[in-house]
Amino acid sequence: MAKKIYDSMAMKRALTRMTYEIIEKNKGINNLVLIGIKTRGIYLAKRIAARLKQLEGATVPVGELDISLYRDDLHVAGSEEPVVKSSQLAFDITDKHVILVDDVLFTGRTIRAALDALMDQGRPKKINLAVLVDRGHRELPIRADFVGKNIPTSLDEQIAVYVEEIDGKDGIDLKNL
Ligand code: 3GP
Ligand code: 5GP
Ligand code: MG
Repeated sequence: MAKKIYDSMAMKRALTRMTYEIIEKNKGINNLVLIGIKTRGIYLAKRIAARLKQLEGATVPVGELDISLYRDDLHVAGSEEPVVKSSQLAFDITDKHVILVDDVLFTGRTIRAALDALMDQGRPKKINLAVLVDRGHRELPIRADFVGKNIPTSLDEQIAVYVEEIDGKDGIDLKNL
């Protein structure tokens, strides 16, 4: 059973609002870089970069991080932690204002791994986190600065995030496992 949370228009509006919030909080987009977390976070980061371009007329670099989850079961946090597979950042993040972008924030362990990887690559001036969905169940003291939608979930529910580039459509569904 899937329950539609956002259709493509609602998802577009959420990303547009997040983009305005980024501009407002950052007082412009100087020094900003976006880093998307595989797979859908990368496309969301690119969407935000495209809106920043429309609104502010400047190009913000978009990087990618690939973080693997070594878990037996995606829905029960296992003993193993998410690790960064390889670092594909094509630019130096030293002194940059980095905004990490992911589709769903859950336990926070993916973001912790991403922060580790970023710190290994330089000393960013500031790191913020933008997620399309915060589904709760944090296991670490990590929170997002920019949130598309808070969707309280139970552990036997799952959020499906669809992006046109991979899924042929945009949207967010809530599913029962
Ligand atoms: P993504 O790479 O686009 O983020 O983790 C691999 C994929 O599995 C993710 O796609 C994510 O959308 C999907 N997924 C669905 N439910 C879960 C979950 O509970 N945990 C993790 N890690 N991934 C999930
Ligand atoms: P965390 O490390 O915070 O537990 O999980 C975050 C990562 O797991 C995100 O990159 C996301 O892709 C994935 N994830 C966790 N729960 C869900 C979910 O319900 N739906 C989707 N689509 N991804 C999830
Ligand atoms: Mg993800």
